[in-house]
Amino acid sequence: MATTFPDGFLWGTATAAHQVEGGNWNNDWWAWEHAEDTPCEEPSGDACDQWWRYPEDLDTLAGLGFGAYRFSLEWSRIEPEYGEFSTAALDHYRRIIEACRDREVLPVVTFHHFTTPRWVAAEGGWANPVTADRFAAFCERCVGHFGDEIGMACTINEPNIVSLMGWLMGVFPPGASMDLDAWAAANDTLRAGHRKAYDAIKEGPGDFPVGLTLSMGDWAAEPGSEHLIEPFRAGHEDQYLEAARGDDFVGVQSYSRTRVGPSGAVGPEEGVEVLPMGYEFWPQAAEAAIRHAVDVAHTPVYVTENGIGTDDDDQRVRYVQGALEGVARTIDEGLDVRGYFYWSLLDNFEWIYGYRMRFGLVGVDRATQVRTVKPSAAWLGEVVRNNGIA
Ligand code: GCO
Repeated sequence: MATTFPDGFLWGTATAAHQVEGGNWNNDWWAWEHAEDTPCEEPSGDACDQWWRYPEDLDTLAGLGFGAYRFSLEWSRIEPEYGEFSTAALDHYRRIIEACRDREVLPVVTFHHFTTPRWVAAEGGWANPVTADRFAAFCERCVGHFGDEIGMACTINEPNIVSLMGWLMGVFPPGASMDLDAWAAANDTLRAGHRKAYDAIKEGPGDFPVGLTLSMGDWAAEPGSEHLIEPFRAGHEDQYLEAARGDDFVGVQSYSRTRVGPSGAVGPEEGVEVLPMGYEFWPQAAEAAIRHAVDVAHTPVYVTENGIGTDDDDQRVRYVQGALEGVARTIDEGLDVRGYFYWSLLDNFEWIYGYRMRFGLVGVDRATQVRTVKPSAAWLGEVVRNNGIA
């Protein structure tokens, strides 16, 4: 049975500054990658050299038929020291936005995607309440410089991952493990930062939808642990979905499923395909996450990230087809889902995994930076052009 999407459904791909630009040395992640006990498999280095190569990459995504490109600003390039702004960096991001417009691609700008300037991190980063105001001031400066050309804005990418990985799991900067007080403080500041950034961006030039993006997924419990899902989901997702009520949209970002047992999260279910990332092949995640986001936030939804890290491109097609069929079901039932962004346009720096995980529709030769469009990109381009799966 054919899967079709409404007229005007927005199709895009996504990247993030630190994962693709290269040479992003003035932030907490660059320091983290070079720390003596870093969990990172390798440093980000030149990444995909997209600081210079963005025109070529925009030609590729526009040529595939995508109508939107989600990318992020690097705060540490724009504000390298407290209160010191780089007009050259602001102009650079304006040029990317204009390059999107020149190709009739909607520029979807993420203002914070995991990386934080060294000077902010040095004062506690998101665990320090003052960071919410500093982030809002940064947003105000950016939107004043190029807000007139922005198509959509995402304030903070996956704040729930920033706090979880940074202050509970210890694998993102600052590398704290099970520091529940700091985790709670970071969540408070991240939610406040989103609210202040939302207002700052809305008050600037331009008229475009603004929202946060959130890491979500499907959930399941081992027999007898069903009662544990709600508190887990409340802490990881709902506190942000509630904070997003009244926003123009929530960006749902889902990949797989979390399984809960008597002592917390458990691994993949016996017999379910497991991906190189260590989690289940679970295309149903997008549908489950959309339903929950609408239930709690009561806002329109864009799927601002969905994809699969794999070297098996056929598996990528299987995953995306399954995910899109689920997205279509939610729309057919009347849920307000307005777009889908595949993560990612390029194979890129996958945080602690380095370049080993390949989420891209386009491969990147690490030695030469030469791009290679994968068959899955042609497949998804066809879906975009047909606005559906035949
Ligand atoms: C995230 C980030 C991306 C990841 C992607 C694949 O959701 O963790 O937004 O930076 O690269 O999700 O893991």
